[in-house]
Amino acid sequence: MAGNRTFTMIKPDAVKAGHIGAILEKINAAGFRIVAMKMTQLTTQKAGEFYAVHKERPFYGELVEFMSSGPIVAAILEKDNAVADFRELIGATNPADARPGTIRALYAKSVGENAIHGSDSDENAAIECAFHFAGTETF
Ligand code: DAT
Ligand code: MG
Repeated sequence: MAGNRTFTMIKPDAVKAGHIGAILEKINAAGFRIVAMKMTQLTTQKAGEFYAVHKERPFYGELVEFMSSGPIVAAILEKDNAVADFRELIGATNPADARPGTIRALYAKSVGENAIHGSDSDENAAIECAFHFAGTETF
């Protein structure tokens, strides 16, 4: 059975550009319930840990620098089939390939600064939720 929670971050580019409200509206309209949320800024160390799976990729340094460059909005979202449905809602990693109407097609600037994160599996969703939120911050 598919899990019902995923983890997201509205990334520094979208926060800086003033898109928090519009993005949350799309998330709500798609039927996700926000069960945890906070605005915060990642240290380079935290961003590096979060994206450790990409350590060997050529863009890792750039990614860590970007993700720690300004505030983000982190949230846990609940819905049936949350991980897959949320990946559908955000669109492809590269906004040039993202389906029209998806969050990345609407708000991402580039493959590196792509507006929003969504977990890629139930297992990683659980890890990422726990990385950012204590049980007492989840409702
Ligand atoms: P996604 O965020 O769609 O799950 P990913 O896990 O492959 O994509 O990569 C994580 C992030 O790394 C991605 O959101 C933006 C950055 N990234 C990925 N591929 C990149 C590339 N070719 N050049 C620059 N940044 C990239
Ligand atoms: Mg990913």
